[in-house]
Amino acid sequence: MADLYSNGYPNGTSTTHSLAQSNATMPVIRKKLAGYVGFANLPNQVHRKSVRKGFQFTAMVVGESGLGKSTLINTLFNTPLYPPKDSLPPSAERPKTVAIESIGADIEENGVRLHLTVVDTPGFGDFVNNDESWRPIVENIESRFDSYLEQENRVNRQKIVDNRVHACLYFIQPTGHSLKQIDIEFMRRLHTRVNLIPIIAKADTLTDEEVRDFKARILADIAYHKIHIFQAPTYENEDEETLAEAAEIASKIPFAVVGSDSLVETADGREVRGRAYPWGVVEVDNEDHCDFVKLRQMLVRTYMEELREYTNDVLYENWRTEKLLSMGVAQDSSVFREINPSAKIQEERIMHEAKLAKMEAEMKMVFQQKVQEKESKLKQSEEELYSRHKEMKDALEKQRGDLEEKKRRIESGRPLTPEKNATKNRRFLR
Ligand SMILES: Nc1nc2c(ncn2[C@@H]2O[C@H](COP(=O)(O)OP(=O)(O)OP(=O)(O)O)[C@@H](O)[C@H]2O)c(=O)[nH]1
Ligand SMILES: [Mg+2]
Repeated sequence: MADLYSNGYPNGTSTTHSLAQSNATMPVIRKKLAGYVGFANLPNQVHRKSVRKGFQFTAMVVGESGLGKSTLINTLFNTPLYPPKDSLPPSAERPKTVAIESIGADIEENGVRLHLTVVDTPGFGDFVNNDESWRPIVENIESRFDSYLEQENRVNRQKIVDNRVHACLYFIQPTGHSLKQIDIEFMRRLHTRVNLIPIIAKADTLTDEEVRDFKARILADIAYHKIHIFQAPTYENEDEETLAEAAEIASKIPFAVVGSDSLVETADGREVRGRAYPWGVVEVDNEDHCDFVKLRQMLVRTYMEELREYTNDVLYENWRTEKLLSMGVAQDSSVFREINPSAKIQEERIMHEAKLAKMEAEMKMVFQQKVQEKESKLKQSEEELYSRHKEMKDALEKQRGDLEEKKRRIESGRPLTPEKNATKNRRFLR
């Protein structure tokens, strides 16, 4: 495996600096890789559409001054992102990083395009007062979130450039003791904003045993101070090989690394990237010598997608919520209430029943009203009938009385109408 990586930098690689679309000040270098890096495995991590679009990945290096951050950037992607050393005058020392710099490169492996950005930060710890040295770094991370949020809020969201920092390699000085106060302070400021990956720098200065003990102490300190470092997720139903690889990577954290951007010759005549000492050569790409290979495997081969996902789903999302809340944008959480289908059906049923009951009551009311109207009409006509009946009865009664009178008179031999007949007779008699 080590052989795959051991061929060093490409000779005669053309380096063209141009403006990156994502960052106006960021030089982009188009590179051909000379050796295998590992991101060709990305299609297995995500679906094919992303493969066509390519990937964007941003890593940041943070740590005290002189720990080899800039050196490791060049070592990491098997391609000198920084101008090769021999372009500098031979007397010139490797320059200190003095400002936060982004270096972008479009690299391609087995047809998979990766737009890689590495953010190099100046080392801290050089000043008398280092209290606030974390601030520019945190601000840089947050301004990248800002730019992403701004793009998300645009009308056209087709071409979002993701400049967010997906992984932050935190360099720890190989003291062999425990974490320094400044490291704890830094990590606590960073862990809510980035995936922290702790690294023991310049591991060639420690013996294997010292590395083992130092790792244990660092992890204990990290746990004690409740610092959240990136934890690779494990999924169910994963095959043994993947699980073993995940366990292997996890067991190496914090990665003890050695960086080098020059080739050295080993005792057996091989040319390797490494550091030559009077007693021998420390090989960067040899897993027996340091964890560099495992670190790169984690970053690009195994967990690039997880790092991107966690950045987007958790870190960015939390930052976004905090930001919007601080701006006074309150979220109506009832909008996002989960819908339980059976509760919804129940609710609908109750509403339907209430509607039916209301309709029934209305119908009843109308019916009663109609019945009442009919009743009062009937009553009225009954009364009318009754009074007519009474009238007729009275009239008949009167008629009967008259007839009775007449009958009595006839029977008693008296004239029916005496007065009338008397006047008639009188007139007749005259
Ligand atoms: N022994 C050893 N030396 C290293 C290693 N990596 C880098 N160096 C050396 O350490 C010195 C500083 O390296 P840089 O890469 O410039 O360190 P830096 O962290 O970028 O420094 P600043 O930019 O000042 O923060 C250089 O002389 C490197 O050659 C390593 O793994 N082991
Ligand atoms: Mg540097």
